[in-house]
Amino acid sequence: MKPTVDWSLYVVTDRPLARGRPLEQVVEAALRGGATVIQLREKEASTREFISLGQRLRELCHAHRVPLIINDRLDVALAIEADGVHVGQDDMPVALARQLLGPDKIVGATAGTPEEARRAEADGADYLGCNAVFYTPTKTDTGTPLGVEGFRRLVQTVSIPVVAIGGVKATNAAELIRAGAAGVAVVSAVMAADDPEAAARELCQVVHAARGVRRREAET
Ligand code: TZP
Ligand code: MG
Repeated sequence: MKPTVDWSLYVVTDRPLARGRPLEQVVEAALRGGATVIQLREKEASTREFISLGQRLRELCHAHRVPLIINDRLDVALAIEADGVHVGQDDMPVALARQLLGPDKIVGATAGTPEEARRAEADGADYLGCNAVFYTPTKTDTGTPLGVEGFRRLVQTVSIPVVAIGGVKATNAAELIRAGAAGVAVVSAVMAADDPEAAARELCQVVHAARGVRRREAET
């Protein structure tokens, strides 16, 4: 059965940003700080290295009952029995990823426009990420940042959860939750932090507090 996922704090890995620290150490700290989803994103790794890292992270994540999602590489996701895969617009099509992974795995997709969001949902995505909401040096090929309003339009287009990514920090996470984000996804705010555990904890606190505000706003 597909796990129920808490999207509150979705941490995407980036070894070059981890300041020489082993990835497992940073991920373990993020998990202790409350990360609720981990995505292994490797742009340079060999297949062998990707699999080996994936197996190690899977153990760590599962010890914390947190799902591990593999960026892009469906073969790696299958090989290590990850919880799911995340695909971009140039990667494996969502419908094929769903067909190959089956109904019980998580399939996520990146959408930059309402049309892409609608199509990903129709093709069987469980959740969406988005093009960068704010400018970020971590990924510079995602076009013009969506901004909070562009992000809100994506959220309103679909009924599946949408996580906000791109320049997300403790100082702007609350407005994204109020705009309808199911959670926030971060790379540098945790990967490059002096103290990744404290950084994750602070982000979780901001997300939970903002949800409280959103709920009260909806009630009034
Ligand atoms: N997809 C859209 S923006 C982005 C990805 C992977 C990078 C976000 O990085 P950061 O450091 O959290 O701004
Ligand atoms: Mg990709």
